[in-house]
Amino acid sequence: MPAETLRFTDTRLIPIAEKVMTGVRLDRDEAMVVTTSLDLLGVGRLANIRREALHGDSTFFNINRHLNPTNVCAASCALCAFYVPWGERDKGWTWTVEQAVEAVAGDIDETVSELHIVGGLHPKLAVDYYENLFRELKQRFPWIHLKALTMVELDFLASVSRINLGEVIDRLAAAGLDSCPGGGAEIFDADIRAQICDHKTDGSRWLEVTREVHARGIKSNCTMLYGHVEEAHHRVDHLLALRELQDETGGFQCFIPLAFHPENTALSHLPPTGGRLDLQTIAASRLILDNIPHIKAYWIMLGEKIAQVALAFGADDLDGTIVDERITKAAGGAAGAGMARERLERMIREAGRTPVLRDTLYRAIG
Ligand code: V47
Repeated sequence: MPAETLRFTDTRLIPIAEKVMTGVRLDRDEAMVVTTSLDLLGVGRLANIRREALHGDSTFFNINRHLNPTNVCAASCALCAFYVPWGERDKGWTWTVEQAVEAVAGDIDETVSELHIVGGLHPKLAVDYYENLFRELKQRFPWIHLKALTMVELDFLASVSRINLGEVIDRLAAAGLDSCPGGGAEIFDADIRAQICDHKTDGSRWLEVTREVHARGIKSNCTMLYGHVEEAHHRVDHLLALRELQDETGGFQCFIPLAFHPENTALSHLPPTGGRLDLQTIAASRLILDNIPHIKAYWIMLGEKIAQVALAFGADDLDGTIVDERITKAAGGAAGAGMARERLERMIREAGRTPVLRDTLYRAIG
């Protein structure tokens, strides 16, 4: 399809369309254009071309469960409604290994392929706690993929346990860690981080920890939290940093743009994101991140309706059935709990796509 037949209202998209159709990488200026252009449908069409070139109509989803062993956290991030500070720890929860296993056990059968495990930065939970947890989970549910611990948690575990990061990763991998989720990346820019997540792993360290994880052959995801105090150029620089690291390691499987939910956070004066920013962030991400295979429309944060439309704006993955999600729920997320497999499939079919049940490594199941 020649680029000029796409009829953009923003003519800056015409040379970008040529690049998208010939698989040429967008530069920073072009990344800014797709991030800020008022021609939302034009950007969306381009992202859809790229998405269909990569995955056709396939839309991935998985059957998973979330497990948050503790919400006690040393970091007190302004963006977060989930944590309880160390000084008020009796108001939160910190499960023993047995309690954590029991929290999910009743809801796991052989159809559940993934456990997504993240939690607060608990000053007393060292690496041996997570080793025991992973071993116990693997013993009880040997078929389950453990996608656990963000780069921020791994970094914190190394300092709490007083051992080097490489050893932390090796010990956890030996205990059953299969891959890592993409949280904690937020926005890498230091000034923005100072406002939304001061006192936690900084942007360059997040990338460095990822490098160490990928060097061990462990895959991970990556995220970007948008719709708070950042501007378009912060988002673009964040995406370019992820793209650069992916060129080096190839270890990212999927990128997840996370829509900021202000309720019950220290930033509750900010408005929630609108559908336009949600869809344009998905589309721009698909176009800029030419080397990351999958873009996830995380329905828990986007809401079901925007997540469904995002499947025409560059997203090819909806994540999963989830059941007990606490991070977005604490911040007023309307999407709340879980979704039956049938409903996810219906959502995908209604969008004109083909549902593909996947495992965490994006292999089709069945
Ligand atoms: O790291 C915290 C974000 C992340 C809020 O890798 C908030 O497959 C919005 O990373 N409003 C956790 N977002 C979620 C996450 C994730 C989710 C699903 C799949 C995967 C994956 C990763 O949620 C945190 C932070 O960036 N977050 N508070 C909030 N108020």
